[in-house]
Amino acid sequence: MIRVVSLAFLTLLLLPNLASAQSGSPSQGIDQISDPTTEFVLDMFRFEPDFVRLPVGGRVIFNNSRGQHTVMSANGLIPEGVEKISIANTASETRTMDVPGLYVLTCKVHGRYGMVMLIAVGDREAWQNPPTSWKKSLSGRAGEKLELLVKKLNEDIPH
Ligand SMILES: [Cu+2]
Repeated sequence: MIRVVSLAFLTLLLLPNLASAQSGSPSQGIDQISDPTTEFVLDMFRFEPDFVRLPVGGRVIFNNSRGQHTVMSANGLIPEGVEKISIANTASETRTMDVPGLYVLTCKVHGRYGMVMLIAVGDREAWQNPPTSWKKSLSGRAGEKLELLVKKLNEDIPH
């Protein structure tokens, strides 16, 4: 009995430290791709992957923000209070996602061709901005793409 209690205590003590340790937090690389030969028009310019889920404190490594490719957070489509994301002319830049919520990112140049991605940070219950409360929408192909991403989000409910 004592052993069980102390184990539980140790686990409580250690887990938060492990979760916040930089080396232990999960990370996801995201590439930016131009692929004029693709048959699906929304894939011609794309983030890969275009949908990512991470725990709070997880890291995103944005690769290949080169040439015309950039990473820009979409106005009104990131958690409130989060500083906007704007990455350009950078081979690789890492962001730590400390605020739970949904982040819509686009490429400044190719967003209108549907170069849009979605990052979901934290548990579903902790998201502060489910799509229904998003303050803005995207139009044209960017809007079409975001609809597809929201579908992926809805299919990704942990069981
Ligand atoms: Cu681009």
